[in-house]
Amino acid sequence: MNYEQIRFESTDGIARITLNRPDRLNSFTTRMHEELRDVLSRVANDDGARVLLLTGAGRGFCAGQDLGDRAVAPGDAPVDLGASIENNYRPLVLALRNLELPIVCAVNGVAAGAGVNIALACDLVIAARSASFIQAFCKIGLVPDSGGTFFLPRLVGTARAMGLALLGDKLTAEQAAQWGLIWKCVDDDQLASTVDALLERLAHAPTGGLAAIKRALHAAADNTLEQQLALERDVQRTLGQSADYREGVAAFLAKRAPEFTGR
Ligand code: T3D
Repeated sequence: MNYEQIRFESTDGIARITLNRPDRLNSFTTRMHEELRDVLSRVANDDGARVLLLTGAGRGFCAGQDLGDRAVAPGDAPVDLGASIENNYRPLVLALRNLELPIVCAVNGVAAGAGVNIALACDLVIAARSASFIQAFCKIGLVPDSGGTFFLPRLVGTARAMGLALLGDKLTAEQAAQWGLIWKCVDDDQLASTVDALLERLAHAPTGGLAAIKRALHAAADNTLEQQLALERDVQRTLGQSADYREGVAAFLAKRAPEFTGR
């Protein structure tokens, strides 16, 4: 597929997706969703990929749905937003959550609407200090989608989730990090180098083990302690047979750096 609204490159185990409609703050169109489905399926099927980066081009990360992508003016025929969620946003969130790789999201500027919640569907969210997060849905009579009603209370608690969702005010990157909405906020001029170092590190990590950590932490949201202990037992049994586990232990005992293959 020819990408018009995203950029994609993959080298040395690092796959990079850049939302690329800077003049519209990288807001989502039907076309961009098609391209994202295509590229995420490529990454999922690429045995050489060890980590994925999601970021935005220009001064914004993503302003959510492109509100001009279809006619919704008073008097126009109603739009089926349920179909938009079902066909576009739901598959995107699930593709990110289910990807068997760590996903770093570099929030380079403002994230609004679905743009926030797509970032929260990633695994490690790092934002530039000048970036901000806006649950803009309430301003147009909608509910936070793309997992927003799921992620927000789990990440920051119900009181803060309510405030963010009901008011739609701007949350600074610094506040987002303090609240635990994201992993880290760094100075703008440190974003690229911090992200590059992280990608390099994750590209040489035991990928299968990281994917299992991701699955286990997400499963914990719905499991009892008993169930989670059983899950940990089963996952550890599988990982104990991996080449990366053997390499990690051998490297530790030999006091050398491990060379993980991701398997
Ligand atoms: O609809 C469905 O399918 C259901 C799913 C919905 C998911 C959603 O995401 S709903 C929420 C949609 N998003 C928004 O409501 C956010 C709208 N944008 C804004 O509130 C502001 O643009 C920002 C707070 C994000 C940034 O403000 P600011 O002042 O930094 O930039 P700006 O001047 O508003 O935006 C720059 C340009 O991008 C501007 O165009 P112009 O004037 O230069 O020609 C603006 O119209 C355009 N833009 C920004 N966001 C969107 C957009 N164009 C289309 N859709 C957008 N979402």
